[in-house]
Amino acid sequence: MGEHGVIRRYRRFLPVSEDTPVISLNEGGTPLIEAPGIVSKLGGDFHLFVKYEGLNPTASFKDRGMTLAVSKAAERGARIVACASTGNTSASAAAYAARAGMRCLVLIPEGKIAYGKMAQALIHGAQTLEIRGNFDDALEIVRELGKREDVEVVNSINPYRIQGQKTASFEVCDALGEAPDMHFLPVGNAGNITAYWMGYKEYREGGNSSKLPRMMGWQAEGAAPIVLGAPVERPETVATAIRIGNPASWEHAVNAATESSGAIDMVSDEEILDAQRMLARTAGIFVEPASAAGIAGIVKSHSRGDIPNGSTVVVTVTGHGLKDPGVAVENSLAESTVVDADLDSVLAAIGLV
Ligand code: AN7
Repeated sequence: MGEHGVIRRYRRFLPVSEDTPVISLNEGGTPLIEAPGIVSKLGGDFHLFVKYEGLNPTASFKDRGMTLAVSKAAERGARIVACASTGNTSASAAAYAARAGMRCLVLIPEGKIAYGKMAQALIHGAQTLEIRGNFDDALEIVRELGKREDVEVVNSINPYRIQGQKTASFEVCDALGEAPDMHFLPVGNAGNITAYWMGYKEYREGGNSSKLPRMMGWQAEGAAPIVLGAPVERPETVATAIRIGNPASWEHAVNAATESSGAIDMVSDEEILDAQRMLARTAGIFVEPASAAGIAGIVKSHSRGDIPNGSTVVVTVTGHGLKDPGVAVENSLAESTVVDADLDSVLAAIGLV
């Protein structure tokens, strides 16, 4: 892997030319980590691999699409990058816009994005507007803004975002030498499941893999419009990243699940938090709540007998746990203890007297 960044590495699969400036932070190339401890804990008989997308430059999968969206915006001479976001798209847009020397405008739901994501938008110098509404309201406004010539919308309604994100499927196939049998991931605005499915199909058509996985997408119960079959007016979930009531790529997501004989289903906030803690304690991988929805989906699917013995299963964990430290501390169900600065006090505190 001599080339860094998804545009340089997968140029032949992407809509770029010699004239496209490459705005990159060396995103992609994230590890695919085997997690046998989780499988044993579930009493399962399958091979589980975790695609750790929190290790991208802004700590989420959004960077794969953002490098392409911002590079193409720069190529056409747009001056302002704009997005609605539950936090990770705005963090990524802010960083790539800074890198490109472009202005960035982010619209986020007031009080509903994780602290780390807010820090990212602000430190990278994005103009940050908290709207009195939810993500879906913000996206509607951004769609309108996008009609202006000088503004490039970098939500996943921008087709370059999906194009960039599909490279994650290529990396999974390259790492395993073949596509997996099942692929689990969280679903919010539904761009990522769309991108993975596109990537798996293109890689097979190109002769780089010979099968296609069943796509298993997971929404949070309080924000599960695709599962319920109707938009959710007031989405609510601890997994703020996927607190979305009317996903932009709804039909593509349904199509990915249907074509692949997969499913789009939901998990409760409690199942999400249990999965976050289990992944951290059993596999040593720290993810934000939304990312744990896919892990919770594996637990649920396994308990229903939906994961055939011997399967190769990949789960994408989409964002780093440090994005949302508040929820993590609470969900640890643990606390630190203050002791005097001497050995006896320490031994007493840990019960090793
Ligand atoms: C950690 O940042 O929509 O189904 O505005 O941040 O492709 O939307 C984030 C979504 C999963 C869902 N996990 O992916 C935004 C935003 C994390 C996320 C999703 C998001 P999509």
